[in-house]
Amino acid sequence: MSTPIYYANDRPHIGHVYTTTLCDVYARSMRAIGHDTFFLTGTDEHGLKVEQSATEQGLTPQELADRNSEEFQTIMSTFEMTNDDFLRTTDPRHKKQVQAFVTKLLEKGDIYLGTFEGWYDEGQEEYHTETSARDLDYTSSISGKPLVRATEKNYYFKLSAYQDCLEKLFESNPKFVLPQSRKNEVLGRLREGLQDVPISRTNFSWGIPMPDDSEHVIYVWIDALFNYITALGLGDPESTEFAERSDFWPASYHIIGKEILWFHSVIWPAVLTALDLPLPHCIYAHSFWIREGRKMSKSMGNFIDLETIESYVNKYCLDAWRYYLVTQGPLGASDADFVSDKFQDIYTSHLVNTVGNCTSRVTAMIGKYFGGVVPSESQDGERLVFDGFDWPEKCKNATEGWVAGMESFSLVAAFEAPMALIRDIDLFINDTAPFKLAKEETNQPQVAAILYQCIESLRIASMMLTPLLPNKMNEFHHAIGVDSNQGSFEELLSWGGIQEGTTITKVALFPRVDQ
Ligand code: ME8
Repeated sequence: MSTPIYYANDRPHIGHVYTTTLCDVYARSMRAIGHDTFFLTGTDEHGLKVEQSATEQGLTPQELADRNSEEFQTIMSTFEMTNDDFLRTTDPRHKKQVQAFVTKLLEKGDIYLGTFEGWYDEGQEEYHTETSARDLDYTSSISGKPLVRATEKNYYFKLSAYQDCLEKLFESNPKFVLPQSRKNEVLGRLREGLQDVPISRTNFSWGIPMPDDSEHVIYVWIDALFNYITALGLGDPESTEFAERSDFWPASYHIIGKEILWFHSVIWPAVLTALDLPLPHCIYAHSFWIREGRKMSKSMGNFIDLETIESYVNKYCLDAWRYYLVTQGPLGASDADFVSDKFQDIYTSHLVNTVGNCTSRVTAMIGKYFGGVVPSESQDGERLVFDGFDWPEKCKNATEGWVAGMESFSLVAAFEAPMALIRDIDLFINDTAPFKLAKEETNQPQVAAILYQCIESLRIASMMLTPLLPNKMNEFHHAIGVDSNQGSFEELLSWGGIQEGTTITKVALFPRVDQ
């Protein structure tokens, strides 16, 4: 699974952190379930934008790429991302393989030399068809600048030859592009007909040279898309990377933003098909974060930059930041508004009042009534069951919901499962009132069973929440004497994991924060 590789012409912002966090949560979940997982991210360092930004800043393109790529790598560790590799497109291992793939496409006749004229978005380095240029009113939807009429002698990729193949792909594999509404957009544009696309440039030099024709550099998008397979060594079967990583292709998910869906869902599958390589299982295109109702853009200067993100992390904690991003973000077809008041509300209601309150309530009661030692849920060898609260069954259902949600990348639905379980535990405590029962010595077995069932259900909920809230859940596991790295997923999620007699301590995971 992969993020896009981010442009090294600029600094990271919330959009980059968002997509990478989604992938991180998914990767951690898949590892927990027991799937072999390879999580790839990196930086896209060639092209006109990097060359121009470097010139503006008095740097060489390589110096600018080094500086910004380093910042992207630093945020991977600051935000505790568990990526297995960080690919840079200026890395020789990548460049060599891109040239090998392009050579193969030239040999097969899928790339040829020709002349092209079209509407060009200079900022995006992207050509538009007449229809899409007209729809855009001949203006870039990203920068707002006019599209320019451009003519180039170029190498072309024979995209038009893949029209039928792509239409069949979309028909036979309805989940190739998600969410569904995005797929319909691509299909609509696809049905307008495909033209061959230029895949080389001569107006600048910062790129990978075309094999045997150094006047041309390979178009940055072709160069960049290949990252998904060069990181796995697919263009160099002799390499150790190929030996160790090639089984990770095809990817389960390419997670991207909606603006780069065309490249990923049309051009990329056509290139892979031309190379006789299998296709990724799914291209998942999320929507955009906007801020306080307005689009974020460089010209408006309202991007949520790293400094702003760090102020939230310092105030609320990293896990709270991850929680807000993943559960309130633009995962579906609509954009999501980043609003400070909403962040505060979600933190308080979901993390302080739900996860924090329930874990502290249960651990405190075990402390108060059982000296911090986990009691038994059985009396005379028989489990006590409370009406309407079959916890092993509830936990099993929640786990199934979580796994299904995670595997289909429905992260919001997935994390609703453990959150609902925790709300249910609170309800159970209010209903059975162990704090009242505890006043009578004879009720001891009931109080014991209630608290065992609470702590055990909380443990199971916490296993599901770990990929999202890794630090806080580890803190919780430490307090309740659980090692979440020991045992298979089935074992960790089965009822009865917490042993009677385990000593636990009271936790306070999410302190109240004043706005
Ligand atoms: O497009 N909300 O790189 P890039 C949510 N190098 N996500 C956002 C966002 C926002 N407002 N803004 C950006 C490129 N993103 C190419 C990709 S891949 C072979 C080459 C995220 O630095 C989102 O994932 O412009 C988007 O696709 C990506 O950042 C674009 O990053």
